[in-house]
Amino acid sequence: MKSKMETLKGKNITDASHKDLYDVICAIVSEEVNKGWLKTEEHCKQKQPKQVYYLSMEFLIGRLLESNLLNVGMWKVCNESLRRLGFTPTDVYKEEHDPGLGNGGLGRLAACFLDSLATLSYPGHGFCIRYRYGMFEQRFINGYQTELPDYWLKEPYPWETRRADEAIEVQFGGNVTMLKRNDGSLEFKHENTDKVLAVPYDVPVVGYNNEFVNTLRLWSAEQVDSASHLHAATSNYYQQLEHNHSIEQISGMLYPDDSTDEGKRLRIKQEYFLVAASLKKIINDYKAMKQKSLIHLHEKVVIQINDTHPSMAIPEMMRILMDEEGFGWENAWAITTKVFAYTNHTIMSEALEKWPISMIQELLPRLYMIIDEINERFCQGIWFDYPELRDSIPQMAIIADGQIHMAHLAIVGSFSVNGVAQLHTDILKNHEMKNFNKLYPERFNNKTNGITHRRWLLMANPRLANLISETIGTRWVNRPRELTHLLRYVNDNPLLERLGHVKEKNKQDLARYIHQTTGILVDDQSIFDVQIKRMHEYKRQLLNIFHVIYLYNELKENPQLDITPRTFIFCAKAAPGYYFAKEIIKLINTVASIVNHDATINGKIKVVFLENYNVSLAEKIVPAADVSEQISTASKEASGTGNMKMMMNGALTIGTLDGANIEIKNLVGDPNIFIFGLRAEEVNAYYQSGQYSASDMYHNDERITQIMDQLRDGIFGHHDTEFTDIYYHLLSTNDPFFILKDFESYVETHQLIDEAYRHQDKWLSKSIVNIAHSGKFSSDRTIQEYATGIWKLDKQLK
Ligand code: B1H
Repeated sequence: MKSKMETLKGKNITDASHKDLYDVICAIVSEEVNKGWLKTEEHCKQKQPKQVYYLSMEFLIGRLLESNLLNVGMWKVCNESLRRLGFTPTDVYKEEHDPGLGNGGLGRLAACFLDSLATLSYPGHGFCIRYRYGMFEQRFINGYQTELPDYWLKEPYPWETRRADEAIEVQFGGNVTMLKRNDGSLEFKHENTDKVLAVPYDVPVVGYNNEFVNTLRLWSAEQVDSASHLHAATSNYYQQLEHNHSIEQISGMLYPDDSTDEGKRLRIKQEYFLVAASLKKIINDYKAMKQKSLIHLHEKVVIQINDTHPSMAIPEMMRILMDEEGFGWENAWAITTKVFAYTNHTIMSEALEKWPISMIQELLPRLYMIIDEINERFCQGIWFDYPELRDSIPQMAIIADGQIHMAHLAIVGSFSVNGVAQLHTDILKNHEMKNFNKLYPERFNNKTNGITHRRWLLMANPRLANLISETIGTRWVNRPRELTHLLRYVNDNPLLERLGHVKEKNKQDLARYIHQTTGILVDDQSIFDVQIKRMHEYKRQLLNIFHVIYLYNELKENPQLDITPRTFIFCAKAAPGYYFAKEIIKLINTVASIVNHDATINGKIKVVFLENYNVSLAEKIVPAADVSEQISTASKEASGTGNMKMMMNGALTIGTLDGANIEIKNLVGDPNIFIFGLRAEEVNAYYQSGQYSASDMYHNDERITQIMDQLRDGIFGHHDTEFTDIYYHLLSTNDPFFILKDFESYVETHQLIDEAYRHQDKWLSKSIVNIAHSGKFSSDRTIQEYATGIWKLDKQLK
């Protein structure tokens, strides 16, 4: 480190800043990483194994220095050297700007998957967009969310390599003319298009301790080149600049609208840009292998599309095969449908992408023609081959009501369709996509999500990781299922005591961070009750804050009330245009400022809303959580992955029977989890029958009446009408997420938690059971299932 500092920075190590150290360590690690990167590439060139390409509009990779250090085996040494030099390692690591190339769970899942692919030595690459502005930075002003642009590339990003020589041209707009060839077949000429250059930036994805390094390729949009550009219709200088600007917009920013389809032209352009550049690269690589014909593409290539966002890859593949490679429709379709696999992440109708026909026709005229043909053939196929489904054609069509239904396109064009937790997959098969399941039962399958235990336990929680290794050895690091060996220690008092000590230390660290960043002093002996995820009505942060208000009301009534002290910790970003979500943020902040400053409740409860949730902040909070809030309306959360992260770090879940909570419950058993609320079938039955009345709930439960009236009457607001919208919204929409309905069982279940926490030994043994069973939720297991069940990949042995 010392000599590198001298040669790279011309500095003495004693004079080095944190940033200097960060740069130098990156350079040292990169040397190691690059060796593996080259080696892997050479290996794959020779062996030509089948590869998976994971197409995703989001990869929320988090900081890479520490994880790369860990994976190349230099983490401990580096930490020790830094300490010896008098530095605190975390001060150096936090110099890295957390790349916010994703919204939430979907993007973080993609990042965990890449980590596991490389670690299991599977050849696989990610493709995404190099957004110049990532997820916005969230600040609270006066309790309201404000959004600041996240220009994460201000400093050069040390992990990326620009590969200008591999740039690819992508075309938009233009017009298509049909010509008849001599042999009678049709030829489509696509002319007068707008051309954009996709320039790749490659980021290495480093496997753990195996010298296997895959690639995450990020495409950046640039103008083709100024000379040829002169031919464009835009001859005027200002128009040219404007044109360049509009091109660069394509990789300008990440859309921060988790779970709504905003119907924006730019979003379509982004999606097609990702798809067109990536497919070209995939096909080029295949051709470089000197394979016979593209007919055999599926033997070497499988493409996983992460939700429908990259589903235009299906018609784009058809376009390439027919217009550029000369295949007829049947052969092109046979090739295409053997290559694509689709993951569905949500059944929320507002998130299911539907694009207006006119927009696609204008931006991608040739692609529209192909989608139209896919639709025609699909609908005719049902009509002739599945007469029993004829009545369902309007609901199943890819094009209907002036819109293109991307999920339908993705199902029709893929050989595999998977959900992300068992309940979610069952809902897809039996409800949401029932007819498609009748048509293609062999396509539907479940792949329950997972998280990388290397980042979320080994790296984020070294105290716990060390305790585990001292207890059961280190084999769990490569085989996380072996965490179950901890089950032998559920009644082992010395271990429980040490576990308690680890949690206490982690909570002290977090309490210090909370104090430094917010000025709030929290009791590190209190229960740390944590809800960290995107802000959304279905995730029900509102139910959580209703419980807080209820407790506060109780304490005001009776300050002597004997409750276990609690710190309620929230993190959540709301989509900038999601009014109601932003109101909830303001409400939580308002309740926090009232509760935290009210001396009469003796600090028994505190509420902390930390700004700007991102991967790095999650890494601080997760190890300190006692209680993990997973309280979505049953059936709405496809899987959840925060539930897995906190379980793995010894938190106990309070949750509904939704998403992967169900699988957590099935493993740990009822005594080790706190389940409450309506079940998915009950929720569905209420929707069907219309029998639910929010107004009855409001009138019949005094606790609810009080809270709602406090909102209506401005008790918590700075002015009288501040939260009346929440009151009226809940009643006028009849509380579609059953917040009022589930309130009672939520409160009761929290009372059980209050009681259980008093018996620390029992609590800690529940905590051990959770850690012990968390191995199933390693993304290594998930990736193994994808690799054998869908992708048919071979592990590359060294
Ligand atoms: C999930 C999204 C999502 N589901 C639209 N759907 C987006 C939808 O930018 N957009 O338009 C972005 C993201 N994200 C989440 O995926 C689920 O809600 C979680 O339950 C699940 O754990 C996660 C990973 O599968």
